[in-house]
Amino acid sequence: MKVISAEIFHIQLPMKFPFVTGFGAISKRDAIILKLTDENGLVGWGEGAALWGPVYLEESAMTNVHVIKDFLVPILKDIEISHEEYVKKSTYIRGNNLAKFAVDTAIWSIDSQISKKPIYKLIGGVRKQIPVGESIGMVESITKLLEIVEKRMSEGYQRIKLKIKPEHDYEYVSIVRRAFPKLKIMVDANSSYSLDQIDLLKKLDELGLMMIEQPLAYDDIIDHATLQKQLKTPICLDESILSAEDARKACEIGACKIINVKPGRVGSLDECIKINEVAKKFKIQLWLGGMLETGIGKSYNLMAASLSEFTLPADVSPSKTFFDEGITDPDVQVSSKGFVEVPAEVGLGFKVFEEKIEKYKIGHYKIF
Ligand code: OSB
Ligand code: MG
Repeated sequence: MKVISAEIFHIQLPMKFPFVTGFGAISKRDAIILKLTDENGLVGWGEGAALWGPVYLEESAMTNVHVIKDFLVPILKDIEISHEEYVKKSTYIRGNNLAKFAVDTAIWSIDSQISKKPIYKLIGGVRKQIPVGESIGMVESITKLLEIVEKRMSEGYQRIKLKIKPEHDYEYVSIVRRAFPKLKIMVDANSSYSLDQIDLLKKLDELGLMMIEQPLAYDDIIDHATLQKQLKTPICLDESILSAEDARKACEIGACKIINVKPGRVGSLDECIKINEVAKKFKIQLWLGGMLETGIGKSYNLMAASLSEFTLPADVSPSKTFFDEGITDPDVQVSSKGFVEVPAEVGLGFKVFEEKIEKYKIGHYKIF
C-alpha cells in the first residue's frame, strides 16, 4: 500500500462540563485527527490523543501536529508501507507515543480494508464485548456527585472511577462508599501525591477500593513499588507505562498489580499485544483507559481491549457524555448490562462525519 495523501485536522470540541483531574481541568477537548488516503482511494483515520497542553504527559495537541507532520508522515511518502514497516521505521523517533499511535492506527485501518479482516481479529482479540465503567472528574457539589453516580449505575456501568488529589480524597470517596456500599469504586490521582503523603493513601485502604491509579510521579515505578508493599489496595499504573518493557520492569519490582492500557500512550497496537503478553506472564490484570477521545480514538481503543488480559471494566463512554455531539456514526453505545461492542467492521469500524470535523476545525495541515 502507498499513501498518496495525508492531512491533519486540529479540532476543538466544547465540553458539556469541565473534566477536573489531579493535573487540572479539561474544559475543551482538542483532538488531532489524521486522514491518510492510499493509491486506491482507501482512507485510514487516526487520532492523536494529547490534551491542549503537556499536562497529562509531555505531549500536547501541537506537539502531536509537529511530530506527525514533520517526522512520522514523511516516513510514508513514496514507499510501500504496512503497519509492521511503519513501526520499524518510526522507532528511531523517541517518545511521542500519542502522535505515533495516530499514524499507526490510520495505517492499520487501510491494511485491514485491504485484507478484508477486522483489526480486532488481526491483533488476536478474543472478546467481542468490553465491560465498561465511567470516569467521573472531581465535582464540587456532593449532591451532584451522588446524582451522577446513581445515573451511571442505572445505565449499567460496572464500576466508577473517582478523580482524587491530596485533601480531596478520603472524605470525598467515603461519601460515595457510604451511599453505595456494594459499588465497585476505584480512584485515580493522576500523579498528585508523593511518598511523603503515604498516610493519606493508607487511609484509602479502608474503603475497599478496586485499585488506586497512578498515585505517585508520572515517570516513577520505584516509589510505587515501595508504596504497593504498604497498601492492601492494588496499585494501577497509567502515566508510568509507555511500553511493554516499562510494564515488565514495573511487574518485576512489584510497582503495580494492574495496568491501565491507553493504546495511544504505548504508541502502537503491536505494543498493546506485547503488554498483553507481559500481563499473561506476570499474572496481572489489564483494562482499557481513555483520554476523552473522539469516536475515532475510541474505536481503536475498543479493538485493543479485545485482547485476552483486558479483563477489568474500561473507561469508554459515549461522546455525548462529555461533548454536545460525536464525530462518528455509530458512537460508542453502552448496553443495559454495561458492555460496549468491539467494532467488527474492517478499517475504523465507524463512519466519520467529515462535516463535523469541518464544524469544529481550528487548524488544517495538508502534508502531501
Ligand atoms: O488519567 O485516565 C486518566 C482523561 C484525560 C486524561 C487522563 C485521564 C482521563 C480519564 C478519562 O480518566 C477517561 C475516559 O476517557 O473516559
Ligand atoms: Mg489515569
